[in-house]
Amino acid sequence: MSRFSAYFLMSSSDVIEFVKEKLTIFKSDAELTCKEIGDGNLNYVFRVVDAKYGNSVIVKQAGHTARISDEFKLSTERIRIESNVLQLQDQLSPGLVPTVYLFDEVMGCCVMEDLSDHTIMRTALLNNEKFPAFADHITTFMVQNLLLTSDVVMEHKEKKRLVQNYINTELCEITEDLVYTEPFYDQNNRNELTSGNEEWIRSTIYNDEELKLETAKLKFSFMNHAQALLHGDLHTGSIFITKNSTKVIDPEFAFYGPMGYDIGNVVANLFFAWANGRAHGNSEFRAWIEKTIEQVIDLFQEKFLAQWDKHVTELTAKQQAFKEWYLQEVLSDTAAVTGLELIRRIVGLAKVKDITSITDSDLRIEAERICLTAAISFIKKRSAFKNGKDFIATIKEAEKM
Ligand code: SR1
Ligand code: MG
Repeated sequence: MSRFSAYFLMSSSDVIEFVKEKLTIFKSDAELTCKEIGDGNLNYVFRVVDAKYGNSVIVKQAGHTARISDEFKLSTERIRIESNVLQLQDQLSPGLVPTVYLFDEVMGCCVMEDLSDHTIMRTALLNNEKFPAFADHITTFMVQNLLLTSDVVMEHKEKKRLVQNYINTELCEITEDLVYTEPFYDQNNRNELTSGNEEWIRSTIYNDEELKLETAKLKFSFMNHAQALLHGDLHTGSIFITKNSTKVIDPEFAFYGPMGYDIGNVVANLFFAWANGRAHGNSEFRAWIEKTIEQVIDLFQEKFLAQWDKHVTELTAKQQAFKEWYLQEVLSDTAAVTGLELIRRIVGLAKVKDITSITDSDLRIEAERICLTAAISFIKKRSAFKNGKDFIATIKEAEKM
C-alpha cells in the first residue's frame, strides 16, 4: 500500500518518494534532490531537481496550521482551490500562470511548473529592478480573469456554480480579520505597531470614526459582492517575474468577490516598492513605479472596456452608461483596497519587506506615515478616482504632510 494514502506533513525525502510514485516527469534513473524553499505565510514549498536530466518541479503542500502562526487552524481545502483556479486562469490568461501537473487531494498538495528562472517580484523591486512588460501582463491577467468570470460575460447559472465551487470560508476569514477589521481597532487584534509610530497610528487610524465606518462598509462589500473570481492575494510576493515574463502564483485565497480587491492589491504593493525606493533616495526607480501604477490603472480600464464590448452577453449590460458606471465602481473599489492593503501591511500582522527592511528608524516612520496618510484618502475619497494620475497625486499629496 502506498505511504501516500493518508495525509501527513512531508519532509524533503518524502517529497522525492511522492514525485517518484505519482509523476511520470522524472525517469527511473533520475537523480533527485529536494529542498524546502517556502517563505510564505501559509504553506510548505519544495523544489525537486533531477541533477541527471535537468528537470525540476515545485511541490506545494498545505499544513493544518499557517506557517506564520499556529493560531490559524486550517483545512487543506485551500490547495484544491489553488490547483483548480490555476488551471482555470491558464485557460483565461494563457502564459501568465504556472502549469499544474498534479493535484493530490489526500496529501493536500499540488505539483506545478518550476519557475526558478523567474524572481519573486517583491525581491526584484527591492533591488530596484524595473519590468517594462509588467503593466501590460498584469492588466491582461486581471481583465481576463475578472471580467470573464463575471455575470457580464458568464451564463448566470454557470457563474453561480463557480461561486459555489470557490466558497473559501477559512481564507476569507483571514482577509476579513487581517485586512478589514484588526488594523482599525485598538482591541482584539494581532497588530504590531512600529516603535516610535504607536501614538501617531492610534490617533490617525484607531481614533478615526469616519474611517471605521467606511471600512465597515467595505468589509460588507467584500463579504457579499460576488462579482468575479478573484486571485484574492495579488501582492508582489505572489508574482514571479523576468523582463519579459510574468507568472501569477498562489491563488489560494481565490473566491468570488469585488474585482477591485485584486487591482488594489497590485497598486498598494507597487506603492510599497515606491516607499522603499524613496527611503533609499532612488528617484529614478520611484519614477518608474509611478509610471507603472498609472499604466496599471489606465491599461486595465482600456482593456476592460475593449473586452467588455467583445464578450458581453448580458442584455442589460449592453448599455454604454451601465458599462461606464460598472467600471467606475471597480475603480472606486480599487482605490479603497489600495488604502486597506497599505494600512493592514503597516499596522496589522502580515508585514511587507519593502517597509520592514528600512533599517533607519526615522525613514521607516516617515515611509509608514506617507503610506498611511495616502491610504486614508484612498478609502475616504474612493469614488473620486478616475485614472492612474489620480492615484499618483494622492501619494504626492501625502508626501507633503
Ligand atoms: C495568516 S496569512 C497572512 C497573510 O499572508 C497571506 O499572503 C495573505 O496576504 C494573508 O493575509
Ligand atoms: Mg501567498
